[in-house]
Amino acid sequence: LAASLGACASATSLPAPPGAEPPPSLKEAFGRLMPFGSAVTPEQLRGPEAAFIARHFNVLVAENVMKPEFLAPKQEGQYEFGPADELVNFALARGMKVRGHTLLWHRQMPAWFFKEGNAVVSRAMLIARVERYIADVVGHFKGRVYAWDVVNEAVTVDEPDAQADANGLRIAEFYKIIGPEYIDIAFRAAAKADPDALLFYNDYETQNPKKVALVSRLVSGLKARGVKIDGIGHQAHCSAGHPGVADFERAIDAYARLGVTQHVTELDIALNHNLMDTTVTAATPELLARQARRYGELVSLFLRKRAQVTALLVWGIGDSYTWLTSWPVKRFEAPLLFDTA
Ligand code: 9MR
Repeated sequence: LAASLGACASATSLPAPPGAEPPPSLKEAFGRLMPFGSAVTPEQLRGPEAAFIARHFNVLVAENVMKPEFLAPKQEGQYEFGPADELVNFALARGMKVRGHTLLWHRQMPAWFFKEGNAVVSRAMLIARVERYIADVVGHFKGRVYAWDVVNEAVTVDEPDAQADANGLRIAEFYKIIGPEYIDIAFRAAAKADPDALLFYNDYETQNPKKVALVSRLVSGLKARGVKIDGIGHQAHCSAGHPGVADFERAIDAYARLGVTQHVTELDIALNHNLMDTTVTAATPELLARQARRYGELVSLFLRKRAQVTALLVWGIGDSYTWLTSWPVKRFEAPLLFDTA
């Protein structure tokens, strides 16, 4: 089955050309073994891709519309739940689960969040805002979103543009204004708003040994302080040669010892070697075959570890919808399971 997921990475068009054999339903093949999902946009659910999405996935996550800048773009307490509700209703009507992404992140926060008049918001006011935002949002989706990325990308290692404290915690607005306690505050607020939702810490490069140590420290600290955290999300933005499967395996084993579950939340496998690499300008059969093998080996690992890894989501339904063609540079990419239509 991992091999068939790998095969999809090179073989299948979205949607299938007229007359062609439709690809096997991935949710019937792979999704029986673990919830299998994709990031989607509400527009995709209104158009011709809706049937494709319902056929292949049994978990959905919003690529953007459940982030704070979309849910509360203008001011505190004023929400725009329409597009996110549409996505959640689409999923639930078809027996799919929904992951919520993301409550707190250093990106995609609306400007009002950190302001009080023209000044920087006070610590007390920001804590109150975090608590209110999470109570309102998690409360709104209570019983409908089964797992939340409560805090995203709070740990950073070896990034020239990021500052970190001695525990590797990113020094961005929440940290600067509240201090490291913002993470506890967020998880406690989420647990209060929906005691049944699974609460995740989500990050990239979660297999990097330095990050494994720091994320483990963060999670064990939360647990020691009695804060509910249920899982670690591996974004799993991969490339041709990175990360090594052995590192990933060691990381999964290390996190398992913390007594949390794990989701692969944003899997994609770039053809270029890193985010700045623009060498690849076309999806040659060789590159696609190598990518398919990479999908095969990574997904085989996740399946082997399925006592620990309890959901797998890709970051987009097909190559026409990938962040990797526009960020941080414009370039060619084809990192997903299905080709550009
Ligand atoms: O795919 C998302 C893209 O459309 C947005 O422009 C971008 C904004 O920062 O966020 C992308 O999704 C990110 C996700 O929320 C968190 N992990 C990294 C993802 C890719 O950048």
